[in-house]
Amino acid sequence: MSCLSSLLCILLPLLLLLVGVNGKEEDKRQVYVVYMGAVPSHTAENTLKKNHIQLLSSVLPRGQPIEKSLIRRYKNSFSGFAARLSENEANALRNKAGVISIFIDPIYQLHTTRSWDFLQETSVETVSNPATDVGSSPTSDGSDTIIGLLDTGIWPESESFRDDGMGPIPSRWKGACMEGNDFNSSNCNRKLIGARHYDLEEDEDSLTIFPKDASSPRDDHGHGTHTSSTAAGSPVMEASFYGLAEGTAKGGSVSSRIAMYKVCGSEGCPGSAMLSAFDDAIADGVDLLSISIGASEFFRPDFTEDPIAIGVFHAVERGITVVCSAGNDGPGGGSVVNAAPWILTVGATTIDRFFESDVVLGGSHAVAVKGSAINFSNLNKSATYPLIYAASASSNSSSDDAEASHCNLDSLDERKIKRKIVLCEHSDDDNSKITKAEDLKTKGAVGAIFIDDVGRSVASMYIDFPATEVTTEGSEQILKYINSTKNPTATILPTITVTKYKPAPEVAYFSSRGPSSQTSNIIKPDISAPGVNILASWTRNEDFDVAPPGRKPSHFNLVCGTSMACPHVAGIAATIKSWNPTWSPAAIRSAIMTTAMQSNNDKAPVTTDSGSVATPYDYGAGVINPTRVLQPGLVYEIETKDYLQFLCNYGYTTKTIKNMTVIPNGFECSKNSSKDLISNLNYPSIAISGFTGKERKVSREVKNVGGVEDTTYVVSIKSPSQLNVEVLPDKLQFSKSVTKLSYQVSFTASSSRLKGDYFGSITWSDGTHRVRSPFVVKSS
Ligand SMILES: *[C@@H]1O[C@H](CO)[C@@H](O)[C@H](O)[C@H]1NC(C)=O
Ligand SMILES: *[C@@H]1O[C@H](CO)[C@@H](O)[C@H](O)[C@H]1NC(C)=O
Ligand SMILES: *[C@@H]1O[C@H](CO)[C@@H](O)[C@H](O)[C@H]1NC(C)=O
Ligand SMILES: *[C@@H]1O[C@H](CO)[C@@H](O)[C@H](O)[C@H]1NC(C)=O
Ligand SMILES: *[C@@H]1O[C@H](CO)[C@@H](O)[C@H](O)[C@H]1NC(C)=O
Ligand SMILES: *[C@@H]1O[C@H](CO)[C@@H](O)[C@H](O)[C@H]1NC(C)=O
Ligand SMILES: CC(=O)N[C@H]1CO[C@H](CO)[C@@H](O)[C@@H]1O
Repeated sequence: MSCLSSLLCILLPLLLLLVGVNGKEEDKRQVYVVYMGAVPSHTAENTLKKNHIQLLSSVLPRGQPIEKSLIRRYKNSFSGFAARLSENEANALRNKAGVISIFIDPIYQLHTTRSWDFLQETSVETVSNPATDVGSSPTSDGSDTIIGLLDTGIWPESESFRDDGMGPIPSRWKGACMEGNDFNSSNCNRKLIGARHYDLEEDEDSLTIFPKDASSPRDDHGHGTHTSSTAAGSPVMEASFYGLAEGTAKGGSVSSRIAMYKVCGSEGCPGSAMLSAFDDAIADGVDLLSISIGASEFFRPDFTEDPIAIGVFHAVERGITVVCSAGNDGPGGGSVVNAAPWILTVGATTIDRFFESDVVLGGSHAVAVKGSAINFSNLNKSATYPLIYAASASSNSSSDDAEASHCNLDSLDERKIKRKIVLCEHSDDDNSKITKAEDLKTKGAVGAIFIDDVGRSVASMYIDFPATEVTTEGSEQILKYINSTKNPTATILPTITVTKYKPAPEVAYFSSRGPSSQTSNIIKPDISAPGVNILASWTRNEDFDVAPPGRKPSHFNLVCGTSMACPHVAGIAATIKSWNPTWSPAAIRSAIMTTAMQSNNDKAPVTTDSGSVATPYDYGAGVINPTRVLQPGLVYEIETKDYLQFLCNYGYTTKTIKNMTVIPNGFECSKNSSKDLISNLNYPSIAISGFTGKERKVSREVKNVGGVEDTTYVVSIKSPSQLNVEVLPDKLQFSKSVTKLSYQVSFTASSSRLKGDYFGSITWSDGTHRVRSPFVVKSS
């Protein structure tokens, strides 16, 4: 019997009960997460279970069986549960001893640029990612590093997950390879060492209503296969997407192991399931977690009501580095998510690869206009197709010429565009370019040219329709030609891969930007990494393949999103971890941030899509530098109690947060807790908000990890003219007995008229290492 039918068997009587017995009250029940912080020391699992059940039954109607309400329990790495509750019951629980927070189970989304329901809009990149290729393997044995991913599952047969030559699975690994639809223990190996899914609780008689595709670790979607192979895929020779981006595909840490926690179904990724995955992954023994999922920019849960913030807190407390995507809601400011200070938050950049699909104009011109797209064009190479500017093809029902020039739906006259190539404007609030292309194709056009400056560095996937994108500058040439002749013609050339493209990297337009809506006293995102047209393994589920007509599904796909940037950083963090097994998550993040690059392959500052110089709000400390990360020289450490003090400064009381972790002598917020003191967290970057011009001081402490005991670091400061920035002391002398040193930075205004954000940096150097921290001073 299939899982589905057994699920239905359990589900049906339950649904009948819910409706029949409890009537209307039950209809309003929703899934809530009850978060209770650390598992108290020396608590047996049975006692914890009893506590959860007692707590829950205290708010349920007398005589109602617990199993009807309880959905999941969190019991290994932190305490809590998810339950179906009415609003009144939830409110009653809110005030019970031991409950830190209770919130409605949120559904989070994947951070690919394609929306969940619109497949083609995704752009992906896979394997051979020159910008993050760490090169030769580390001297130490990286095979002991285990990367866990919370995602859509995994396609275990992909070549990226072969385990040729890998040693035995580390003995400390306590994870599982769960069975499910089309997935059994034979699907795991020495590369893919763990796979769990979260449709049914095995040990409880409770369940969630999950789509069928979630009842297996198998990835029917593609996203999880892509992120896993990007983080730690084995090398695959001659990987490509139908000949594009050809090369050896491999993950950031080819020797690391992979554990997949499938938390996403077709509706998205429920927070209650993600918390179960955190609960398991921490107990299973992962070293790192990579999470390319987040809330939308408009849903802004507080730290104790955000499943990702909660789960990552407990992972970091156990020494597990967690890397999360920043979101794809850019380029507007304040759009970054996953911004808790214990998370390593990753934005996306382009790489030096470009997918070029040019427009050739007819007549005596025969000029080519550079375009960018991934197309499956089979048009003739000569410019024999009639060309029309969409503004001249408006349907007569449409009075709005602007609509027509943008080729928005229902604005064009079919007869005027049939068998023609159509030139369309494009702006962000239009229908998507993919939607427009589909529409043009349906109406009989042979091709489309979109004028789009913003998305120029992100090649869209036009699966079986010849379409390309040109800049406004390029479009002028086309328009001039159209104006100058009676029967303009053109063609669109097939896509070619251009490598060593300049300038690169560039901040991707979709990458979410800082400052975080939660606090401007910490810079987010932290770092950026390749996330545009990334080639990596993909699902072979035929419902989700992106093959052009008549071709076999590709085992690889090109995808875009901070989703793709995140596992790049996870792979590099795994390499750092394998070289330095004792390093804390804060030290690993520090190494990644302080060694980042700020210039591109044109030896100029990294820019954004609009051509402006990138600021820390765009890309954090910069673009990850895979070679320098291994020699940071100094690192900024942060302990769990520092994060608790951050929460005090943020506004939480001791009462709320003291049970989040077990601290031997308890925890108290310091009396002077304040928002301004958030800037004092020992972060590898500095942010000050509400600056009036009067002196503000922050302190930092660095630890020497450079391998040489006697060494002196000297500071250099880059600051805008409106600020006076002073660092004291300006020299740090380390020795055998002095491995940690503090310094203070003071900021005062040098000009009386301050407005906006001022950016700069502080760099410590001993001649060999360069330890750079960006800063932002935000005037009130
Ligand atoms: C903290 O946890 C202990 C033990 O689990 C519990 O007795 C106590 O009520 C909790 N404190 C708060 C403030 O919830
Ligand atoms: C797993 O499934 C495959 C294919 O259905 C089968 O050949 C294999 O024996 C199964 N392995 C286990 C351990 O059940
Ligand atoms: C392409 O060009 C060739 C020769 O110029 C012609 O025979 C053929 O019909 C053209 N195909 C299309 C689709 O226009
Ligand atoms: C709309 O277009 C059709 C075909 O081009 C034409 O026959 C008709 O007269 C037009 N109607 C108006 C109101 O312009
Ligand atoms: C093309 O002609 C139209 C009007 O006929 C004019 O508005 C437009 O500016 C011209 N475009 C170019 C690029 O010459
Ligand atoms: C805040 O109080 C703590 C002690 O609770 C003290 O160590 C620290 O120096 C104080 N910080 C400031 C900025 O006053
Ligand atoms: C990605 C891709 O398949 N591009 C195709 C674009 O069209 C030309 C012409 O048919 C093909 O050769 C390319 O492979």
